[in-house]
Parts: sequence; structure tokens; C-alpha cells
Amino acid sequence: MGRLLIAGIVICFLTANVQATVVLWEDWESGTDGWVDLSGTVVPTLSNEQNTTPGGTYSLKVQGNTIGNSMNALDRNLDAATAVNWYVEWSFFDTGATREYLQIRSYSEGGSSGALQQLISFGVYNAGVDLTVYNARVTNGGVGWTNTTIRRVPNVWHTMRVEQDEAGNLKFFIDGQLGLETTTTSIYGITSLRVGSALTNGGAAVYFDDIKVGIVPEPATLALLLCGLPFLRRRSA
Ligand SMILES: [Ca+2]
Repeated sequence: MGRLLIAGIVICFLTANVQATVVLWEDWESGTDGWVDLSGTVVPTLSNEQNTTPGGTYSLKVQGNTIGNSMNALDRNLDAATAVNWYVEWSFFDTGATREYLQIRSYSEGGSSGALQQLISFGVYNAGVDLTVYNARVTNGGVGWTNTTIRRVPNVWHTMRVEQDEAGNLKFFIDGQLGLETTTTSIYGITSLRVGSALTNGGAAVYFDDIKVGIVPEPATLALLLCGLPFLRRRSA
């Protein structure tokens, strides 16, 4: 019975890891896959100048752009809206851009269709914010553009991460350090991403790599559902 209990616990943890579902993972090593170009004069390109994928070569280079807006970004629609307890993690290399970031979006009709229910951005911005730190935006039901507590360090890769829970608590991390905690009353799953601000950026390119969208498991629920089973079986045996 002891052996069965241990097996049950092992299965419990394995299942819990599987439950931490990865919805999307983009390393740019096999092209731009399902990403759609906004088109225009300036377009992002795959580049071998920078990369964070182990054994890989490419990242996405959002070009330095002083020409105009509504271009120089890629969109990726998800097949379905994620659960609301999502996370998005990516690598970000900034060469001094005035405003470049990744945009996490939720549209009422899925993908990029219908009403924009939520837009959360994370990177660097240039209007009404502290230009020495990384900035974030919670457009609907939140703080708008605001500051993190983490100083900008350009020309090196950083790991950016945003998490949302079911209560609308949002956490913004840079290199594993919590830089901002805030809330939103507009709590939605993700339906699409945009890489790049699609605005002029002072002519300074940025790079994105290893973009991952996933679902954060609810530890309490999983523990009860999965880990409780072997104990119940043991008790009834
Ligand atoms: Ca890569």
C-alpha cells in the first residue's frame, strides 16, 4: 500500500506539471509560423543577430523605425481564448527604443475580432512614465501606463513575464524579479498577441525570442483533486 501511495503522489505531481499547459511557444527557429504582419514600409524580420533559444539561431527583430506608425509589428491569434489564469513569458532585448513592448490582448469575438476587452503591454514607453525603468500598461479596468521598480538595462536579454490570476491580480516580472503588482477589473483570457508597439521607436530596434503563453495551475484545486485521490483510496482500502 505504501508503494501505491508513493506512485499516486508521483502521478499527482506529473499530472500537475502537465496541467501547467503551454498554449503557444514561439522561438522563431522555424519561420514566423502563424504570425501576421501589419505590413507597411517597416516590417519585423527574423534575425540571427540575437537569439536566446538553446541551440537556436534566430529571434524576431522589430526594426528601428522613425518613419511612421501602424506598422513594424506582428500579430498572432490564438485558436481559442485562454483561461483567465494565464501567464506570458518572453525574452526582450532593447537597444534604446523609445517605445517597444509586447501586447497581450483579449477580443470579444476571439483572435483580433470584435471589441477590445483588454490590452496589457510590457516593455519600454515614453509618455507620462519614468524613462529610466520598464513600463507596463493595463488598458481596461486598470492603471493605464505605469512604472515598474526595475531600471532599464539595454543591450542585454531580459526575461519578461506577466501573470494574471482569476481575481484579476497582475504581476510583472523582469529576470525573475517582481517589478509591479496591480489589478484589473477586466479579467479575460488571451485571444491574441502583438509583438512590437507598431509605433515609431526612435530608430532603435528591439528583439523578441522564446515567447511562451501558458496557464498557471491553481495549486489548491489541483492538490485537492489530484493529490487527494491516493489518500482517499488508502483510507477506503
Ligand atoms: Ca530563437
